[in-house]
Amino acid sequence: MASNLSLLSGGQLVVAALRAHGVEMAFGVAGESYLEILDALYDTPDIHFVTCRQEGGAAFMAEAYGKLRGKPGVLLVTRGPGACNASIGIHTAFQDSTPMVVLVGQVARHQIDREAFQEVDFRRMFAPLAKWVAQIDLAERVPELVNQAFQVATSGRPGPVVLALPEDMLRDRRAAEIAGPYHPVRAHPGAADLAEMRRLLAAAERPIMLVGGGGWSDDACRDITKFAEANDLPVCCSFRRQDIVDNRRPCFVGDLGTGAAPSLVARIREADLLLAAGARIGEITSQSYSLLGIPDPGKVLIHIHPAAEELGRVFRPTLAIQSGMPEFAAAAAALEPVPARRWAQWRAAVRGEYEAGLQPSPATGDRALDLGAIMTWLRQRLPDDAIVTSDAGNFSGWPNRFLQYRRPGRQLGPTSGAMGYGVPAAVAAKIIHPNRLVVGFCGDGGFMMTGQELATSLAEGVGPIILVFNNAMYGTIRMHQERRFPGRVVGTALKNPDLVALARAYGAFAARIEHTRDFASAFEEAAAHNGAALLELVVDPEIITTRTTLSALRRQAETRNAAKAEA
Ligand SMILES: Cc1ncc(C[n+]2csc(CCOP(=O)(O)OP(=O)(O)O)c2C)c(N)n1
Ligand SMILES: [Mg+2]
Repeated sequence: MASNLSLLSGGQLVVAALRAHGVEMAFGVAGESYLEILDALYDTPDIHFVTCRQEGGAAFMAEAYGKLRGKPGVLLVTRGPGACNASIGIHTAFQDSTPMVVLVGQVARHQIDREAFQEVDFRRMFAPLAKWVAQIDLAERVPELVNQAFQVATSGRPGPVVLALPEDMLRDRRAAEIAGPYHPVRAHPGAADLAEMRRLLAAAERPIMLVGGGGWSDDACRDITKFAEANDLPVCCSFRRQDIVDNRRPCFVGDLGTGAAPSLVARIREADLLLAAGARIGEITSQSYSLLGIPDPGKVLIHIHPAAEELGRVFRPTLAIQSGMPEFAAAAAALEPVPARRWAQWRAAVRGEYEAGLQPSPATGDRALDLGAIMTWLRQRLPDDAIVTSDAGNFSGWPNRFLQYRRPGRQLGPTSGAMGYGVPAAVAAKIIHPNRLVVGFCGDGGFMMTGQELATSLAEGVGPIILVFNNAMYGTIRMHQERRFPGRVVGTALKNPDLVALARAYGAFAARIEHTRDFASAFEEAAAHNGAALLELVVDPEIITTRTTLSALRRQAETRNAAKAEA
């Protein structure tokens, strides 16, 4: 009982609770508001604290940890300023359904509501950004509330949880029994639902499966592939979730991201049954809510999701199944395949279109730096277990379209579209898996948001390879500008520092690549280098997507505007 336990400070209780939940690594930026936790970590060498250079980077690292390991990434930040910086990664964990536990220092209990130094009401601040926010006001409740935080972060639809820790509570000494480890709670599909799913599938002529969302273990990925292949189903993935199904297998037909192949979008319109497993049918997946009717989708929709509140949101499914992905995938893999399938040709045709899309478009070729050729080379070069991280921006269309993802390799990208994710996620991935090849893809815009985490990489003694696509602009926004306001460029041109000199100043290996022929040898040099490496790809700003050029967009917009003016 508690009376036989030794007295520990609130900070020591927090660290003991983290250990009990199997935490081996935490990311953060120090703050005087949580000195007791830092001091307890001093005595706990089995939790590796990664000292980051900005809380946004630290939060992205914790998020990438959650995606990669399937358990909560732990983030430690200080009061108002630290929490504000960290919010981008917490929002990303929320949108990406990634488990995360955030510990935030807070002002002393007797100062609360005076707007004390750096005080923020975290319950209000994080209400729409986190699954749950609590404040631990009594040190003896640390084990209870930390346990609840891990339960909530991992159960149902995973997500971020924030615990505010008043600094005087962290100093209080109390005896409390530590509890752990957490046990995530996930729903299982019912036998009747599975039978109905099979019946609907058997009646279909042009079915297509969509997989996405969080919570996919390697086993779940294997099981869902087994189900797809046993039923000869074409499978596409939602935005930045391409690693759920091995892209080299004949069932894989592409991704429904921001740069989805028009042929795939057309096929989904044509399909008479959509089986969506794990993905929210959100704005990007539904191509701005245009792909299906609202609320009647206009086709058979089977939607499987871990959270009840996502089922029937916007679109009304024919059959809704609340289930965790490992549980659903295992049950689906064990189902008797549907007899007399009518869609072998349909599946082969959709796959054929995906394979044809691996050929770079002529419009974007014939440049000094041929990105299509470089991506094709990388597709063959990357080992099976390579981890590819991505920032947000138009450059990400290149790895999304031309690389082929799979497990145990991974694709880690912000489905929230947060710029600045690429470098911190790559640094975290390399800290977690120092022996695997980690390649981070960034634009020049995104790289300049969090590139300073290369210093964290340096301090940790491990380094990913960062590829920066330098087109000297916020290319994505320039693309939208060119479509809506052709020729009127404002706020999107960038003047960059010398990225190679900058990377070298961090102690990284660095090279500027202006010609296709120089890429392979530079990449091999980077891979052989023991530490971080940066390759700056000097990209022709004309090449605005994998499919088109800036001037083609401008011409289209001008023609459209002229037609409008005449009408
Ligand atoms: C944190 C954040 N700020 C702004 C945006 C809006 N935004 C989306 S893409 C983009 C430009 C990205 O530029 P860059 O990283 O250079 O990639 P490019 O599109 O040029 O390939 C911007 C500003 C965003 N998604 N995230
Ligand atoms: Mg750019």
